[in-house]
Amino acid sequence: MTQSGSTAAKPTVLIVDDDGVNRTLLAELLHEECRVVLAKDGSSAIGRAQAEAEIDLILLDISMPDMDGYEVLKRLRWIPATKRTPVIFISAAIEAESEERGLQLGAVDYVHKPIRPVIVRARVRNHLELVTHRKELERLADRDGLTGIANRRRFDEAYDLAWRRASRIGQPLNIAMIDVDHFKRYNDLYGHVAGDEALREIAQVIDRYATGTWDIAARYGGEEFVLLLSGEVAFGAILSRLHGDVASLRLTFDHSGGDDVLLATVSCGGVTAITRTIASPSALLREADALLYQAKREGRNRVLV
Ligand code: GH3
Ligand code: MG
Ligand code: MG
Ligand code: MG
Repeated sequence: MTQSGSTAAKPTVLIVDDDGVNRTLLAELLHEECRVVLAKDGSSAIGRAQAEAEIDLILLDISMPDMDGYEVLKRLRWIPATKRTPVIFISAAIEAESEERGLQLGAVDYVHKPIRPVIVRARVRNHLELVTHRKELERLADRDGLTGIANRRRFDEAYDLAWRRASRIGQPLNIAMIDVDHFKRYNDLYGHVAGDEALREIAQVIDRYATGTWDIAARYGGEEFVLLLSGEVAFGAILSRLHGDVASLRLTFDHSGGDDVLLATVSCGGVTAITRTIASPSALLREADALLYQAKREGRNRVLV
């Protein structure tokens, strides 16, 4: 994710209110710290949510002509950008029941109208801070600690999504299992610290091949990586290039021995499939794995597709 300039880093807040004066008031209160998106009723709120990649916080009026705030909240939960976005109800309704109902529906807060600007701004800040913490935790949960690329957990999620999308639109998926050759020996010869550094460098090479929105490279475990590319690609040629890139790293460790040089290489097993013809995501992975093991048996340091 790029964060060029201060506007890119601003959180996005969706303000939904049928009263233009309220919308303007709230927008003016928040526009310095937030990117504000406005909606004048339930259906335009849903439209805005569908058009946005991510919304960080929602300020939601309850009493509106087309659809009340409770209903809007329920519908926003079906939209990816607002599925888990915290909602603050802002309402003139002072009965405890309205507040109870809002909080029971999962709103994080309830603010009474007429609003007190200092309080609204403080509550918005507090909730946005929680959003930042949550995102940071999610980012950490998705990354492999050693190499910084996606971990197995993240891969499983992305693979599942890519599989369903590929089935829907009838596009092929390409998947490769990539394993470092004789890595136990590499560790024995150069030590674990050098081994770790080699894994980091190899991971970076593999990661550069995942360029599309639906592509992902991940550390699958130990010294094994997985690369998923969506759509029609010359997969064999891509894997050959990747295999060559790893070899050109010339990963050795400067040790005194001299003659006993071992370069780190990888073996790859790659398959391309139309998902409809393969029973399941795990069956496709097993096919890639079988080719990887065949590559190992045939002498390692090669690509089989
Ligand atoms: P093959 O060519 O058959 O794959 O041989 P190999 O030695 O690579 O395979 P094996 O599965 O026998 O050993 C994998 C080695 O990878 C053993 C383990 O110590 C090493 N390894 C796994 N994870 C890490 C890691 O995070 N850091 C380091 N330095 N080594 C690791
Ligand atoms: Mg209203
Ligand atoms: Mg290995
Ligand atoms: Mg292995």
